[in-house]
Amino acid sequence: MNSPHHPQNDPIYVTQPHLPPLAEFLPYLEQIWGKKILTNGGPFHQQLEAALCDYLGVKHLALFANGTLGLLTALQALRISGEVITTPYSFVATAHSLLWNGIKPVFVDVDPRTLNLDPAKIAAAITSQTTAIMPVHVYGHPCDMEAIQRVADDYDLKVIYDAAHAFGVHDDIGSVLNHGDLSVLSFHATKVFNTFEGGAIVCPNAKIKQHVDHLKNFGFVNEITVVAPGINGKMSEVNAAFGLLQLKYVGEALRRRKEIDTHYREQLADVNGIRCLDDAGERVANHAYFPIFVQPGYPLTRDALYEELKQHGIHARRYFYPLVSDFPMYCGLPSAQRTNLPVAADACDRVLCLPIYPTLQAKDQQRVIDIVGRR
Ligand code: T4K
Repeated sequence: MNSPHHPQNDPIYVTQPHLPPLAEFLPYLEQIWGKKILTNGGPFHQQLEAALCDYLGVKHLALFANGTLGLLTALQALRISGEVITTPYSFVATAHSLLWNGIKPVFVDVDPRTLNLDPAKIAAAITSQTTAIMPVHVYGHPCDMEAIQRVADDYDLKVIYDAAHAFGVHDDIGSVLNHGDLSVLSFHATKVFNTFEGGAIVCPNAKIKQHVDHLKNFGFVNEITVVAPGINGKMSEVNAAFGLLQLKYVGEALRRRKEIDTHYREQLADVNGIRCLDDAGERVANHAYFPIFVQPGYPLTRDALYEELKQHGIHARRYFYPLVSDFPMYCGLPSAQRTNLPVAADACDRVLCLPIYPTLQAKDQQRVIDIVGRR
């Protein structure tokens, strides 16, 4: 038996955060120690907002302590209420942000090609209470944003994109983050670009950005004026400084992700019963996740493959199983019934996300391929 310390046994997780050399972070910390500005929109916070606008190709962006606070605040900023149409095929934070705002989520099924909200099914779910649509660019693959906007325009609805997975993704026009009324990013440790914890709201104009900035700072406009019941959503200087350093490495990290993605596709192409999720026509992808479908014809079920990988120390993940709509706080809703969500229900029983991250070693990727390919 291999010893637990033999590299062959080292666990491989679905992701591992990208970390720059520690020594390069120390000068940033020295500056923070020198100035003693730790938070409340300090210099690194301002620099990171500007640097991210530049890198992402967006005009205005407000940093947050995490993506979930960004979602909560985006809904507040647009005064969304009543019912919001969303996808069941996501991380729970998407729908939770609605419940925290006293909004009723209405689940609509996803497109089998992209696993994103199916625009053709939105209209049937709209009622007199509907005020907005909250789609997710799941795995970083863009939604059909034109079709979603058409429905939104027809019914006078706002669109808030949960773009937690979509850092750096471009369509033919530019950043996908410029679509809809607002887009919300996550910079969590598990994301393509991380600030340990973090997030941002991408805003279309300076006025909305200013309103969002007030909301994330308790509603303060100045020392004695509070204009809204805001929250504390601010990103700290340590996180912002770390983000500035991370930005220097993100290009390299994305290139490495692309290589890993390409290699999986080549190696798994002929495996009977395994299908890789195609991209959704994006011009620049971010390869945030590597989802495969375990289909009829494969000798194991998805869950059996998940267990087998685990036995070999490979911790693939069933993102997004269970469906958000199956969790207890949602499952009683009429829209949460699986008969309403057949495509999402099928995907959640078949999809497995394989490890993908910049420092994944070739030999470790081979371990994954050998097991999935049953060699
Ligand atoms: N909307 C969507 C569509 C989202 O996917 C998310 C977050 C949000 C909104 C909310 O954004 P944030 O508020 O989180 O900024 C993870 C993340 O915690 C979560 O951020 C993410 N989505 C979700 C898809 O994945 P878990 O429960 O899978 O995390 P965990 O701790 O099991 O981590 C997965 C693997 O990553 C671990 O097995 C090992 C590795 N890892 C993780 C952490 C935290 C590390 O190596 N180091 C680490 O520090 O939820």
